Amino acid sequence: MRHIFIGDVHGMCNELNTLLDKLNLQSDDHIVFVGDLLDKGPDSPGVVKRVRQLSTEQSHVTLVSGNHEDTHQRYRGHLQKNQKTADEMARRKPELLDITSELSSDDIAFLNAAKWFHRVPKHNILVVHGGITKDMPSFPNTEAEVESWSSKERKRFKLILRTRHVHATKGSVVGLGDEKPNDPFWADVYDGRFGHVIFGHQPFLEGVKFFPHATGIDTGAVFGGTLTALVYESSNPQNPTVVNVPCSAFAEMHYD
Ligand SMILES: [Mn+2]
Repeated sequence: MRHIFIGDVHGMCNELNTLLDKLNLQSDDHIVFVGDLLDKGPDSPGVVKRVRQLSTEQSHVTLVSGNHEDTHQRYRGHLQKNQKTADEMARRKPELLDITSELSSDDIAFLNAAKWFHRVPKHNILVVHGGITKDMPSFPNTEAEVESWSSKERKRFKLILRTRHVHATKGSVVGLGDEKPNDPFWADVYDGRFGHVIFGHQPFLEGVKFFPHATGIDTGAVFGGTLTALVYESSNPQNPTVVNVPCSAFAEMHYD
């Protein structure tokens, strides 16, 4: 039995299909996407539909939410309650409307069921899209725990979708573009206290990036890197293997 973690796809549908073929999936494989299935790339609706289809073919498919799934979810919420805000979001980011209009209600239900995080206790693995700040005192055991929190606490927790750099002394998250030269990338200072973290969000064009207690598997598919699957065999969990597909650049390198 394998645990397979797939990095940020960002609409690279052909490459996703090639990767899934290459993985030669077995019925007992557990497949986890680290988020950011959509935006930036050529066929985001196709990717959502393919992953949803996969979740009907395979028993164990998990989608962990990325910041792009989160933004689309907020957009859909506004479409229901606050058309003006939705229009304003779509004006700034036309993909919100373009992609949403090509999704079925089943596709949307699938996206709405995305998880904040995923644990694989057997291998002491925690999957999040972004990262863990140094000032985070504890990590919830279940999604239900998060749902029971106040909206302020949930908002703070949701930083795991976007964390990159942390404050050099305080360890708190630093907003994109506000980092000082001595503010470390979170995974460089993460001590492993919540498990080994597998994450996306930060593109590593040179390939999978191994940190002492974390592994970054967004290898910049949409930016001309590769689309990566990190594969843990139950028989040899100490040595995960990388399966990847080369991609030609579709978008200019841009962090968000
Ligand atoms: Mn991201």
